[in-house]
Amino acid sequence: MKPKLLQHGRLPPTIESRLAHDYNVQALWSEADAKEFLQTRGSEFVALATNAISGASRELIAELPALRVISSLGVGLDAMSLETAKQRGIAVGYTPGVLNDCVADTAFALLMNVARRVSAADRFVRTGQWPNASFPLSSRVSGKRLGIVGMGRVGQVIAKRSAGFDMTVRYSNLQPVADVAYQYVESLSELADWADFLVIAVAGGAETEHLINAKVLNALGPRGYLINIARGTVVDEAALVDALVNRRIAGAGLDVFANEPHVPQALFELDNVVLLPHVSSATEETRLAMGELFLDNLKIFFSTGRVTASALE
Ligand code: 8YV
Repeated sequence: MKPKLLQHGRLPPTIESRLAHDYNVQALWSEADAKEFLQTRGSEFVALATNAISGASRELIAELPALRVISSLGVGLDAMSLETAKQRGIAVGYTPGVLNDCVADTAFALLMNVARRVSAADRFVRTGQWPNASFPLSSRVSGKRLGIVGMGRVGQVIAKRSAGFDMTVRYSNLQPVADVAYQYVESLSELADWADFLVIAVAGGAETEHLINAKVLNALGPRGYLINIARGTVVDEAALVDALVNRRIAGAGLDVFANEPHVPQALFELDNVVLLPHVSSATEETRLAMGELFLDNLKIFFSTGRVTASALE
């Protein structure tokens, strides 16, 4: 008999088909009244499939008394109540590592785009302005100063990419990272003041909420750019909009927002921002690799009682 699995949040279509092949899958979003469904049938499910955005809240886990394993497609755990899972002895699998390259590539795509004004220049050509005007000068990337907030798996790949652009790297982190050659800067404002580009690569959640506030943005200054491929919650979004509208920073490249999929309307009017719909890991190759690890976490759990990549270790 296939194990009964509740699916909360969408997965790539090929992964959903493979999931349905091996498990008795019930999609939570297809229920008209999810709350009532959970109250009457929540006790049937031994597995929960989710993604980094949908996560698994304390309330959801509480509705699933027979739950033994959660598998999440993604690396972010800010929407997952790890504490509840731990208390209940539920295994939690996630997909670290396999998305570092694409997320770092996206950080650079945003950085290059906003500094060299790629999207703005594209709009300039498409709207027929080229024959009548010259496009304003942009900002050089090569040789500049890159401040990385969070020198974890993704931060380290971003730093590696920057070598190709002859950039100097400094970073901030909860504490200095062993075996990292770049200079550690304890104060975020100091790092922002030094940097031409400040890239956010920390995990989301309560500990990092509004880490990037008006003070840090003011330190980044009118020649500095902010790049965020982490979580919208890390930035005080109102302060960021204010800094961008009033040109207190040069620009921003954003893949993530505080209240996705809603983006502050004021940003739509600005030419010095590049806005992406949370796609940093969204390549065919990486989503497939994430999907493989996501499936593997479940498969290994049902044969050994442990997931391959545990979020609790
Ligand atoms: C995805 C992410 O948006 O892994 C994460 O933390 O934010 C992204 O890779 C998400 O997992 C898609 O389902």
